[in-house]
Amino acid sequence: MIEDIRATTSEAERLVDAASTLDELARVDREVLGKGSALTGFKRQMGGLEPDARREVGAALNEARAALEAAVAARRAALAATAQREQAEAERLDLTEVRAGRDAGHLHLVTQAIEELEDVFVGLGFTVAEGPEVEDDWHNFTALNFGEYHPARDMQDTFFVGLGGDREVVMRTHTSPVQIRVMEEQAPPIYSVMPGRVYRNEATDATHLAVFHQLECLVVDRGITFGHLAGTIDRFTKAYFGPGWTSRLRPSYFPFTEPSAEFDLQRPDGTWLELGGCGMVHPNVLANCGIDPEEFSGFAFGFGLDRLAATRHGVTDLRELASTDIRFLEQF
Ligand code: FA5
Repeated sequence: MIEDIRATTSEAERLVDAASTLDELARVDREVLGKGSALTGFKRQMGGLEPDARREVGAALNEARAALEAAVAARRAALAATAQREQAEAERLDLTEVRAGRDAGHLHLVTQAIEELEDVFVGLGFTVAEGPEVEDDWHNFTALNFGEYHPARDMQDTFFVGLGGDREVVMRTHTSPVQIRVMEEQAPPIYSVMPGRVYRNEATDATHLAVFHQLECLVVDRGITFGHLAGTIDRFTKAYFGPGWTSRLRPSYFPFTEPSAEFDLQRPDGTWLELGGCGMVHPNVLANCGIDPEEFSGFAFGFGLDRLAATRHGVTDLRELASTDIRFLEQF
């Protein structure tokens, strides 16, 4: 009988090892260890044996059962690991979008615009400067001549950051704070452009984003006039869009420039694009940065890069610029 038990056990182990799915293993498990199994049959036959033989057969049966249970558990673990690997492989998402024979990617439309404009301005003798996107109140507002309670602070809906004192740290609402950083660090003459990302707490639509990009331009030198401002705007407009484009200035208000204007670009078909704000740097702003307004004057302008790039490429909804859809992105 002991021989039979051993033979049955090794046949059962072969069946367990041969099970190729978890379902099949469950069936084999019932077959070799369940109530109808050969092992259970041997147990029933034990009643007719002598006590010594019964003890011996009982020990052999326990050993066989333990060995088979271990074999089933090991096989189950192996099959479960394979199943998990196969599922992971089947559900794997390829996020790289790399396709054979094509470039792996290219710069985003807005980044391309920034780089082209930097080239235009560097060609005109400007340097490129950058500043932080998380700003303090001094650089984003106060040094730019926004009075503490002046309603002009509401011109730009601000995201406040929970750092420092109340309303002390903000996501910058425009690139103008970089003007302050440049003037604090550098004595005139200054000819600088400052591209970057800005944030406003406003609802998005086809012409407004909550996170967008601006390019700021600052000139501070002796004898700088409004004519230099208008000429520079017209020059970069033609360099970026082509000779058929012109610009115009409309009177406006910004606390940090006096006089102030808004500037629009005229497309070759005669329609207008409202692009940015500009003006002569306010004497208070120069003084806030330690520059003598009696000796130096300057102009500044800042405009929306997203609007500019969208116009150039015929994109009618700015929200598309935040799209990750490869079918949109690969067009540019
Ligand atoms: C300013 O941000 C001033 N800092 C501009 C400036 C600089 C004036 C230097 C004087 C001297 P304004 O809030 O108007 O101004 O924004 C400038 C441009 O940014 C707008 O004309 C527009 O092109 C773009 N812009 C503003 N809000 C959004 C928005 N929500 N989504 C996309 N573009 C925007």
